[in-house]
Amino acid sequence: MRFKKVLCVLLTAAVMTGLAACSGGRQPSPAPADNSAGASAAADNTDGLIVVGFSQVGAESDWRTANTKSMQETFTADNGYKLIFDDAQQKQDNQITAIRNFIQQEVDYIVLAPIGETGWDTVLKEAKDAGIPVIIVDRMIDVSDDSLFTCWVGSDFRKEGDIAVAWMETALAGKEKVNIVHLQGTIGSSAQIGRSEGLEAGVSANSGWELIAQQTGEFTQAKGQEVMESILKQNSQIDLVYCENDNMAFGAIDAIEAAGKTAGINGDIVIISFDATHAGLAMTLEGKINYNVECNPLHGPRVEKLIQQLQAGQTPEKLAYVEETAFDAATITQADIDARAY
Ligand code: GZL
Repeated sequence: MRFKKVLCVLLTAAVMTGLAACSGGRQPSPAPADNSAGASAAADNTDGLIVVGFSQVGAESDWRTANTKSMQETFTADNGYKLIFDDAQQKQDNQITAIRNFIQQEVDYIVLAPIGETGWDTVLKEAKDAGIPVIIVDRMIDVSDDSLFTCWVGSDFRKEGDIAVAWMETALAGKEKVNIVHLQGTIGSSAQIGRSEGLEAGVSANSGWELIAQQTGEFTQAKGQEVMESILKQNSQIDLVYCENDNMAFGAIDAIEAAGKTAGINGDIVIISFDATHAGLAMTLEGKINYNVECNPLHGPRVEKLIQQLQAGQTPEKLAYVEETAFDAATITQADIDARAY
């Protein structure tokens, strides 16, 4: 009898607990003014993990691969997270779909690495209405209401461009005429906008500099090579190629060499690059890239710090810029490369 009574009490308790859990599932709480979450968000999750939905641009470059790796190595179950990862294959529509799926799955945080700056207002309003904080990483977004995202961490792309131009002004000092080819990244991405603005300001400030060709290589090696091959056919005198990332620089160098010319510190054509990935720095050490401006992709720990602040009910800085450096073929060493984490 006693056993039966105990069993009945236990079963009743189990049923009541189950009902409480079902009714206590994630309710879209009214989004706080800045769409940030308190510690309560994590409490709603199964097995206590913080669920992070991450919409990644794609896998177009070494930089992007390193960025994805950093996020995946940070947001692990051992660290207390469940990461739902989506690769948008460089299409904004896929990112918007991914965000809607994250909302449906009632994730605790949405992390967005946006392909371009515009077109996010509607879907981020849906996230805000669902009470899910949105963290923007890497590139910036341009929205009508900045409460649609909680905070952003990334690079100052205009500053990166200015750093490259400052090096060019020193390296090219005294040259009457400099014919410049500009391989742009994905048009409309903050990285392309900022780095392009830097170069264009440099061209305006240096009367001998002329932009003889400007085209997007979409941050990929293949497209960078294809575009450079075409430009080489149309221009016999090229003095410098300003490549907005390492992978386009690799493609451009292949095209230059296939055309019987040489690139880098002992070559016909100066190469500027951005990202300072491992492969890019190896080419810089080899002297085929003259100057490489760092764009640091290791955002996993930076995003986690923001989430931990939000979990603790704190309000992170709205914008957090990453400190970055640059590498000159004339001074870089193997030790510099060995010391790098990507
Ligand atoms: C920059 C990042 C850019 C890199 C490219 O933060 O968005 O996208 O410079 C990458 O390599 O494809």
